[in-house]
Amino acid sequence: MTDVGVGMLGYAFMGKAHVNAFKKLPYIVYPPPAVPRLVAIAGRDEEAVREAAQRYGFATYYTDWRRLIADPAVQLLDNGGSNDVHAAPCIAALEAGKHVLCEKPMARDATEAKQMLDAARRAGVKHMVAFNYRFVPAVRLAHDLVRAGHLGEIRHFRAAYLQDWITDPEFPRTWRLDRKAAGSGALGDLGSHIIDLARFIVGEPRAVAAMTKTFIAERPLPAGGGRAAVDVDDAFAAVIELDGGCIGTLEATRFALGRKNHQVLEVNGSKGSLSFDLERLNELNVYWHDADASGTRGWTEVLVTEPTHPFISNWWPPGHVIGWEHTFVHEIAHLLDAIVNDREVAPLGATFEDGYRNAVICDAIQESALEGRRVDIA
Ligand code: SOE
Repeated sequence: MTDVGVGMLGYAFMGKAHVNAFKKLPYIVYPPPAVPRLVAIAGRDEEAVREAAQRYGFATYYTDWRRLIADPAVQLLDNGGSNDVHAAPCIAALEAGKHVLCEKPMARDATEAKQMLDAARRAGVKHMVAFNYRFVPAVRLAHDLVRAGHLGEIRHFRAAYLQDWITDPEFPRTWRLDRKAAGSGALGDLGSHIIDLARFIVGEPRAVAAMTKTFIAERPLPAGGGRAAVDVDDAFAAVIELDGGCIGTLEATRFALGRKNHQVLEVNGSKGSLSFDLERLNELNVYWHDADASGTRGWTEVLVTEPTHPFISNWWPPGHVIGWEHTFVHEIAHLLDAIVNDREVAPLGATFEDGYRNAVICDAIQESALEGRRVDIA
């Protein structure tokens, strides 16, 4: 069985989610496209990265990511670091001939994203951005239904991604709240996901008109010792036009009290509609305009756990639901298959091209909000 040596950058939330997937994959997606080998993990804090290596089972660790990329046993860089450490390590890894998986958002803005895309194109290796929600069975089913024309002409796409983890004004200004580290706030962190799903399910955004808001203008610094201004958005709302004349709305916030990871989307077409809620991720609600044989007409809640549904055959019998973590198993299996069998990551997985287009749209949303006007997207 082929194995693929993995070097991971970062070990926080996404590091844990990715390692969980690397370890489950070989016996869940069976036979696996390849067996991930946890070669090395890198992080700035030696004590923390040593513990992470031990906890997750990496053979070694580095405090300098350059040494991780120089390690000949590392064939795939998995970059789960903060957004400000996406570009340099990914470009260095690409130039060293390594495949790359980079967490979203790929970059802090379109300029930085383009540098990463150009390096990926030059390198001729496999590259993916971890837009993991493409790998929810219900979301892939929604994609398949729309792309097969079952909903007819698409009139609307509307999505919201609502969380509430920073409503406390004393929550510190962590990296996700710092423009230099993150590039933007809820827009790049949560908005990038629903922008990607708009592109994946319906098509390319062609124009946006948006607003952003920062509700808490100053917060304590994480390491204590004072306070600092918050220079990123806490929330955004946008009206969008997509390919084919579809219009819709996108909204993301970290201030929707009571909403924990509430990513919802709805697609309305000329022949039907569908809606999805990440907090009920095994279900897809569909509405077909042509009354069925019984003459009834209404919404149907589909439990997306049949063997014929996307990804489910890897797991359990019908009705034995899966969870948020399992999307990373599907996503990484897709990438490993592309690597060992020289298959394309696109269009079902997000590549650095998708990461770049996503950054262009995020920049357009910020430009529209700043200038108070509609912005067309090249
Ligand atoms: C933000 O809280 C966050 O962790 C995002 O960064 C992830 O991409 C999303 O999947 C869950 O929420």
